[in-house]
Amino acid sequence: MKMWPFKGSQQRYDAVAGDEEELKAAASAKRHGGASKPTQTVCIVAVVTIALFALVGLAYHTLHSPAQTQDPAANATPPPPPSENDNNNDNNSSSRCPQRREWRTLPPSDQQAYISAVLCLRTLPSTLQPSSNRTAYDDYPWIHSHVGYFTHNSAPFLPWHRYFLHIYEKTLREECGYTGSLVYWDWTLDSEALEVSPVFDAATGFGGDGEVGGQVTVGRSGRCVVDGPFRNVTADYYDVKFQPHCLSRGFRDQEGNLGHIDGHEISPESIEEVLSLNEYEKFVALMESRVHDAIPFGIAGDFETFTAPYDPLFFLHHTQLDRLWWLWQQRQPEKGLTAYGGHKERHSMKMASLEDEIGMRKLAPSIKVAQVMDLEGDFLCYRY
Ligand SMILES: [Cu+2]
Repeated sequence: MKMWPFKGSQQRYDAVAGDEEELKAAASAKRHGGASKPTQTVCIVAVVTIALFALVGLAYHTLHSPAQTQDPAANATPPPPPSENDNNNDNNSSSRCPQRREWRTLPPSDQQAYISAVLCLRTLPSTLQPSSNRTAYDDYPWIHSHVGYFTHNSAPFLPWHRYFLHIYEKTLREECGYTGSLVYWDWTLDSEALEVSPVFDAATGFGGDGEVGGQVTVGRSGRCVVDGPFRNVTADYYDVKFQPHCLSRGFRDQEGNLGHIDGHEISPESIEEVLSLNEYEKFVALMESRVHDAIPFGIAGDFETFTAPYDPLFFLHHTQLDRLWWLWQQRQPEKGLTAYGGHKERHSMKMASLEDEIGMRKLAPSIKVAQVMDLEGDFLCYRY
């Protein structure tokens, strides 16, 4: 069986949130602090060099030998310092696959590149409804509400969304010239004040809440998003109902008071509890009902229904869920790549299998669940 690049099987969740920066800082502190091995080596070499100089000088003086004209220092050149990479921290440097990163760790130019690529989808024709005036952007909420719906509350919830994200990433790259990877929103970092997360920034992020005091457009609190790069997005459907409206969110009430987003369920402690479950069936159930649901119900508006992919944050949210599944898989060294089970689909009594198909209608070819179990296997190629 294939082995994972394990980071340590029982790491607590908070130790891996935003890990690579912390790991780099820790590795750097280790390199620069204390009498590390390279420092000791340099000291010894320096002492030996001085001793050699003294000896050679003495010999020269004593013998006046012309054979001693060679520069003695040439023989005492310290060995080259250990290569940066030997001690460096890029744990995944052996990987051939690109890394998906957390939104706030991206430099502003990469953030803008991602947003531009997502907006580009609105300029491409729809694959699912080519004769309509809908765009590639609209294909994602459509397929999620018509096909993805059946994967909720059942085993394929995680693999279906993993494939869905892969198609989105591939389209951004192949159709919109995006050269980066998908990004995730690690909301555990914001769990104490979700509403001020940098993802809602109007200038650098995905825009904020629906208009304060604005008319309710959809659901209990959805109102038009009026700032940020997605303020002009329109949505034809609200769930499976044809109901054209503006992209909407509603995490404040009509008077502008906060209150809808509860970060309790997505705190590091809560996530740790979910990641500690050993059975896939229990894990996927709690992932969906506790972790996944907290964000759509908090943000509300379009996000609250099966047409949630109208909200571009859907993809950052699900990439984070995908990452949590990957973290969980790593904690199951014996069966991480095969741990799967439960009901085959929503409302079905049939049992799930790795041979089950993941369908995407005309958006992409069907594949098998087994094909998306390994992020760095024959089919997928990315890492976190
Ligand atoms: Cu979904």
